[in-house]
Amino acid sequence: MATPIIYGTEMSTYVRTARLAFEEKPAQYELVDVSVVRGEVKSPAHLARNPFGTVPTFEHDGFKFYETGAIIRYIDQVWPGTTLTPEDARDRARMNQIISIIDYYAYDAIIRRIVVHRLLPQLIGGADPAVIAAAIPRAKLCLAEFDRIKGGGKFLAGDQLSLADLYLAPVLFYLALTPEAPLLAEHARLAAWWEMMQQRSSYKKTQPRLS
Ligand SMILES: N[C@@H](CCC(=O)N[C@@H](CS)C(=O)NCC(=O)O)C(=O)O
Repeated sequence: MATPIIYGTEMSTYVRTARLAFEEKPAQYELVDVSVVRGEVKSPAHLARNPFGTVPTFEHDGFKFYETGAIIRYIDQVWPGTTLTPEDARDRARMNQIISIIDYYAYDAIIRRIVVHRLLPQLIGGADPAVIAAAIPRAKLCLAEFDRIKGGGKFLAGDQLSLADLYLAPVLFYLALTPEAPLLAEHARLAAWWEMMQQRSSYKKTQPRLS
């Protein structure tokens, strides 16, 4: 089996999620850098991989596709090792629910409207405090829902690590670097989970270099 390729950049939360899936299996993969900051995601070469111009995209034995949710479910199904999808129907539903909340609400509020404005204002021509302020209620709602859905389980969707954990940890990594970091501490169960996730070797190995 050829080494699978993730096209994308280590700074990307979604790319990190795909890398975390391989690290947790564990399995070999290659990361081919396609930079968001330098605009390479909109280059003709990358648009040929993904016409929406986002990362990650994925290639395995000639099979090429994009969308993180599809990539990590494929990795989980194809590679042996740790299973990252719960058997239990309710835990699996909660895993998929958390992934959808991130895709539809949390990434937009936390990454696009808080993290990018706080940490990468040069990408958007300068930070807008009004955008950040308007995003905070939605970010709070997302965190409250993650905490509620998690409940008393060890991980976000039950007592085993799942794809949901790999989706959320890279997002919280960035939130924790902003002045909005204390929003996390409002949720004791989620905060304890977050402390635990940061100790995993997969998390440490995929830590992006920010310089
Ligand atoms: N729906 C896509 C979203 C991927 C995404 O938004 N990636 C970001 C980096 S974390 C990106 O490529 N941004 C560049 C852009 O939107 O121009 C997925 O699940 O893969």
